[in-house]
Amino acid sequence: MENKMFCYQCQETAGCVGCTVSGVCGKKPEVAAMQDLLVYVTKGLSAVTTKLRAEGKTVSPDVNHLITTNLFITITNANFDRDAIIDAVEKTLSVKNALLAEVNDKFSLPEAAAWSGAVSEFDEKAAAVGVLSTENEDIRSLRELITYGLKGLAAYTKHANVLLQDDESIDDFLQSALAKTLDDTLGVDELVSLTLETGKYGVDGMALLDKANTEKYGNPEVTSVDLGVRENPGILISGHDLRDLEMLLEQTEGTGVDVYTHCEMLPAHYYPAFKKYPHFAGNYGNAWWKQKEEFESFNGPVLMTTNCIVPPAESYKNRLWTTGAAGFPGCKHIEGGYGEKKDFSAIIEQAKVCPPPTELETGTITGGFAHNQVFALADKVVDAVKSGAIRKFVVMAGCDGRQKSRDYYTEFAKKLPEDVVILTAGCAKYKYNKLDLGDIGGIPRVLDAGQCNDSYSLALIALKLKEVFGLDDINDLPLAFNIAWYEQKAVIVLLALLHLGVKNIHLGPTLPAFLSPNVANVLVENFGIAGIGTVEDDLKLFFG
Ligand code: SF4
Ligand code: SF3
Repeated sequence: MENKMFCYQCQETAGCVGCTVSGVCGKKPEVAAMQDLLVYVTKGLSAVTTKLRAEGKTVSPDVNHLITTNLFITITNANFDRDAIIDAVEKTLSVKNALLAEVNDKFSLPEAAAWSGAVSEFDEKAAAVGVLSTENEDIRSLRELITYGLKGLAAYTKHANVLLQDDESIDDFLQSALAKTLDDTLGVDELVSLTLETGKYGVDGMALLDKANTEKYGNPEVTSVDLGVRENPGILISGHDLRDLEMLLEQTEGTGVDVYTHCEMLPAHYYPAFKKYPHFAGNYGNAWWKQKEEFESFNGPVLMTTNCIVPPAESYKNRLWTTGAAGFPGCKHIEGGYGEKKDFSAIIEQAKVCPPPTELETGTITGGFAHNQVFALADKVVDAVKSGAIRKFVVMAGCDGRQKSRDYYTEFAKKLPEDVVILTAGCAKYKYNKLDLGDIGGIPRVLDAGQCNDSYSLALIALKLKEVFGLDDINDLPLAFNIAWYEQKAVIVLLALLHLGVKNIHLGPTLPAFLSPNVANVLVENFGIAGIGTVEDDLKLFFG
C-alpha cells in the first residue's frame, strides 16, 4: 500500500499545511485513505438521494442516518478503525446501488454516484478521490470548507436523531450540498453562497439538537460539578452523546459502579434529568488531549461516544470502549441503532473488578448557563451591563487542543479586565474554567453554556441582549468573539455565526490550512474574520 495521505481538516494539521505522512492526530495513511473513500461514496449516495427527491421520490430516515453517521466517522479523532470504515463504505455502496436503480435520469449524475467496487479496489480508488483530486485551489478550499461544515452539521444532527428527532429539511440540504461539492460546473461564487447557506443549516441543526436535548432532559440549570473522586469503581464517559450517557446511568444504577464525565460530557451534569442518579459522581480530568495520563489514572473503563480519541497506550487500551461513530482498532465497540437500547453490561462488569479512580484534583466547577437559565437571570445581567459593572462579554467557545500556542487562551482569560465576562461552550473552556476568575455581583465571569453545539445558546443569548437593548445589529452589542477551533464541528459553529450576521470573529490559534488565500480574503473582507495576535495586543484591540 502506498504510504501517502493528504488531510488538512483540523487545526493541528502538520506545519499548518497538511498531514502527508501520518496524521498529527495519529491517523495512519491507510485509515485516511478509507475516510477519503467514505466521504466520496457518501457524496455519491447523496447525489443519488438528491436526484430521487428531485424526481418526487422519498428517501428513508435510515438512508439519512447512514449519511450523517458516515460523515461523523470521518471527523477528526472519531474513528481510527480501518475495518469499520471499510464496512461503512461497503454498506454505503450497497444502499446507493439499490437506490440508483430507482433513478429515472441517471445521465446527469456525477461519477461518484455511478462508481462501485469490491474491497480489493478500495485503496486504488481512494488514492484518486482525496482532497487533492480537486486541482483548483480555491474550488478545493471551498469544497472542503463546505464538506467540513457538513461534517459538523452531521454530527449534531446525529445526536438529535438518536433522541428520535429528525428534520428532513436538514438532511435534504446536507445531501444536496454534498452532491454540489462534486459538481464541476459550480464556480467560486456559487460555492461561497453554498458556504453561507451551510451556516443557515448549522443554526437549524444546533436548534434541532437543542430542542431534542431540552425536551428529553430538561433545560440546563446552574450546577456545581464535583471534580474529586469517590471510593467505588467508576466508568468514565467521554464525547458528546447524551443518549449513551442516559443508557449508561440507567444500567449502572444499583451496581456499585459510579459514572464520571470527561471532556465534552461535563455539561451533562447541568441537565435536570441526570441529577436523579446518585451514582453520577462528577467530572474527571480535562480536555481530550490530556486523556493519555488521565485515562491511565482513572483505573476503570472509559467509554468514547464520539471524538476526541487519542490513540491509547497499551496499558489501558483494554479499558477503552467505543460506540456510535467512534472506533479504534483493538478496542471493543458497543453496537446499537436508533431507538435501540445499547447493552453496556460488559463495561459494567469490567468496572466492577477495577480499582476506583485515582484523585486528580478536588473542588467543584460551575456551569449550566445555557439560554433558558441565562434568560431567567436576564434582569440581573442587563442591570449589570446598564450600571457598567459588566463592560463587555467575550465569546470564547470552541475546541481545546494540545498545541503550546493555545496557552494564549489561558493567559487571555487571566488578563481580561475584571469587568469582562467570558461566554463559553465546547472543550475550549478547559483552558480557563478552573481559574478563579470570580464573579460580578453574583454573575460568574465564566458562563459555560455546555458542549460545542451549545454555542447555539450563546447565539440566542446574544440575540436576546440585542432585543433588550433595542439594537438593530448584533455587532453593536458589547460583545467580542475570540474563538478557538480544532475539528470540524467548530467549522459549522463558525459558519452558523456568520449566517447570524456576526462580524469580526477572531479565530485561533491558527487560521484553517484549508482556506486558500483567496477564500481567506473573502472571509476577511466580508466578515472581518481575523486570527489572533499576542495576548496584550488582542486585549487592547478588544477592550481598549
Ligand atoms: Fe492531520 Fe488533523 Fe487530518 Fe489528523 S485530522 S490527519 S491531524 S489534518
Ligand atoms: Fe472538543 Fe474534540 Fe472540538 Fe465539541 S472534544 S469541542 S475538540
